[in-house]
Amino acid sequence: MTPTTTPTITVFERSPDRGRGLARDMRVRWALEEVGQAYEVRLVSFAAMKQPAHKALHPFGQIPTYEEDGLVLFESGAIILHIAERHAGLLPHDANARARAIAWMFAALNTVEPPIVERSMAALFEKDKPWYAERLAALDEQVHARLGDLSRRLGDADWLDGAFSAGDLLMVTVLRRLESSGLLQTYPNLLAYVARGVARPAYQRAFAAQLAVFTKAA
Ligand code: GTB
Repeated sequence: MTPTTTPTITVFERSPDRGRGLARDMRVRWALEEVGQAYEVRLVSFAAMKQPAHKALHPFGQIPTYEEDGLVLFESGAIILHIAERHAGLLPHDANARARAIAWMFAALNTVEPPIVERSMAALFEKDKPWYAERLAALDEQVHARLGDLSRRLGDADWLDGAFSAGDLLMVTVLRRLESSGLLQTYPNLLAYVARGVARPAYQRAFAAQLAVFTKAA
C-alpha cells in the first residue's frame, strides 16, 4: 500500500563525506527515487543524533530513519525492504526471484559491506599506527576475497539476478565506498556494474539531492 502521507527521512546536516553520496541516506533516497515516491528530509546534526528525541526514532542515534503514517523505521536495509515491498520496481513479482533478490540485499549488507567498512575505518583512524601497513594488507585481502567471488558470480550480466532489484541498489552503494581505494580496478565487470547503477536516472536524482544539502551547508 502506498503511504497516505509523504515519508520523511533523516540525513546528516553536514555529511562527513562532503556530498560524495557515501552516507547511508543515499541508498534510501535512491530507492525512493526508483519507485517514484516523493519524500521529505529532516537534517540532523551529530549532536542532535545523540539526543533523546532522535534516539526515540533510532535506538543507536544514527541516520537514516524513515517515518511514514505513524511507522518509524531505522536500518537502511529494513527501510529499503519496506519501500520495495510497498511499491513496484525494486523486487520481482515471482516468489522465488523475490526471495533471491532479498538474499542479495542481505549479502550486500552482511557479507560484502562489513570488510569494506572495516577497511574504511582503519584507513580513517589507524593510519598513524605502527602496524597500519600490515593491517591494511590483511583487510585488502578480505575485501578482495569478497570482490573476487562477487565478480565471478556477476560475470557479464548487467545485474546480480535478472532485472535490477533492491539487491543491486544496495550492492552498488556498498561497492561505491571502495571508489577511492583503487581496489575495484582489478574487476572491470564490477566497475561497469557500479557505473550502470550510478547512471540510472533515479540514482542521479538522489545524488543531486544529497549533494544540494551539503552544498547549502558548506
Ligand atoms: N546499519 C545502519 C544502517 O544501515 O542504517 C548503519 C547506520 C550508520 O552507520 N549511520 C551513520 C551514522 O549515523 C551514517 S552512514 N553515523 C553517526 C554516528 O554513528 O554517530 C555511515 C557513513 C558515514 C560517513 C561516510 N563517509 O564520510 O564517507 C560514509 C558512511
